[in-house]
Amino acid sequence: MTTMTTPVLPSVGSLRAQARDALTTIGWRGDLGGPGAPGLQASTPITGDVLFSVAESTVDDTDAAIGQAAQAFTTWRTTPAPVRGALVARLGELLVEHKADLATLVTLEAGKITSEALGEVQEMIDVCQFAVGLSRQLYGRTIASERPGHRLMENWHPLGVVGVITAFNFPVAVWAWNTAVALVCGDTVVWKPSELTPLTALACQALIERAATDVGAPREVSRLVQGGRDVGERLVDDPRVALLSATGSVRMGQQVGPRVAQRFGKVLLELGGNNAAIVTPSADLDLAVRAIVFSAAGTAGQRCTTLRRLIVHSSIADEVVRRVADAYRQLPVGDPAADGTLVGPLIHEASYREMVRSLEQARADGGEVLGGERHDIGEAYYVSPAVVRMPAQTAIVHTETFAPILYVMTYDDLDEAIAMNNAVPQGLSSSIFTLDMREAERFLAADGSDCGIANVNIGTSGAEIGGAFGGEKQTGGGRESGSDSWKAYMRRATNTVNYSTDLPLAQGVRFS
Ligand code: UN1
Repeated sequence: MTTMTTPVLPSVGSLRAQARDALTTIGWRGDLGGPGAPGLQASTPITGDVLFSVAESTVDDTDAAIGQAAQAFTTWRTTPAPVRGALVARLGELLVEHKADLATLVTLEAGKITSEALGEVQEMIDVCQFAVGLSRQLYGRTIASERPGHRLMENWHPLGVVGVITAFNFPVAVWAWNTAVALVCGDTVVWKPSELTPLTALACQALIERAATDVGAPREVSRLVQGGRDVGERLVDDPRVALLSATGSVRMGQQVGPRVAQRFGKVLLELGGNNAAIVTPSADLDLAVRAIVFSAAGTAGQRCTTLRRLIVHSSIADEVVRRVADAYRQLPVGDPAADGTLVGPLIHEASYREMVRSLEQARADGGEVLGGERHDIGEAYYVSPAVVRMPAQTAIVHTETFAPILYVMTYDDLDEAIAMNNAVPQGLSSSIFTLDMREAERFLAADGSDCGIANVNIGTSGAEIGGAFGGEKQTGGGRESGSDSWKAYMRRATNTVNYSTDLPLAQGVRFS
């Protein structure tokens, strides 16, 4: 442990009061049990304490929630899309009004610093606005028919109930990406949040129900089930769940994907990432270092888009490592709600143990570790981000550890750097720092980065909602949020209309 910073953490009593106040202001009415009472234990990584216990859903509750959402779908699917958009518009307004309250809960449960927690709620507001616009733009195509007197066209229809499984690290935004888009598409939603963030889930559910009441929409268009594996499995296996959108580990996706496919349901998977950035000799290093530090150390390394591998040209590697390590030493680590803190806690002890194990392995592989120490701040798990200079891309570099560890490797030739970028099983996000347009374009070309997200002169994390979000390979292939991701939430019907008096057959077939 290090005592570089010894900030005083808030008392658990004040954290409980903050959570209660935020939930009340948001309009949640219900009972929270004390720590240890039956139900999910809502704890905070700020101090490691349990704040409350929250009622846990059973499999039967999940079955009922799916039933309600399926019933609501029968009217929601024929509600005009712009009218559906009005519900999402109202949700967006309520999120603007309660941005700070919801951010407080995100900080309490996920340990995000205030600015990032506010940013996460802003991401919800942004996607609501996007989805409202989309509610008037669910365009199909009209296609030239090869037959006279015929019209060929596409119609997009709602799918049904969408099961949404989300992770602790984006406890509210990922629900909003899915829910805002699914609702305007005419689907209804059953959400299973992470067991680590039940309070933010209660708050989101209260807001969507308020929005529904305000605009006269059925509250059952969005249901919440809080529980563990059995609840998730019900969503996976229930044939009424037309699309399962799941965010989490590759292991989870490997189980969920085949099970949903077995019943011919649709899946949208957002799984792990092992994101890299290439730094070339022409890079603007001031800009690159800032971007690297935010992407690698922000959110205490707990984004799926976190920068985990740095591939630096050998001519500038010493300087880049020195500058990143210098910046890391100055990063204030501690209470995420305190002014000036940039690195909050890891989510729990298991996460810290995983970080320690990975650093030990990296050392055993010849890595030189800078930082990575635990801070002596109460019982919780606060760490300095680590930079690890690796002699080679060993197995540990190809493994996603959900903690702030940045492995640094060197390259001499850009093709080699791109091959290193692509050498991991995951394919979420990637960046190149260069002022050479040939290098930038090469990175973005078909034989460049193989990731779903490939950036130039910005980091791997912090994507805007307007683009499609997701990745390739073991990241799962799903796309959420902006662009035409909405198509995953709808089914396409191809319609051919014959307005002639003849019956010409396609491909010139004669049958008379
Ligand atoms: C995630 O970590 O699961 O691009 C989502 C980003 C955020 C979303 C991350 N907009 O970092």
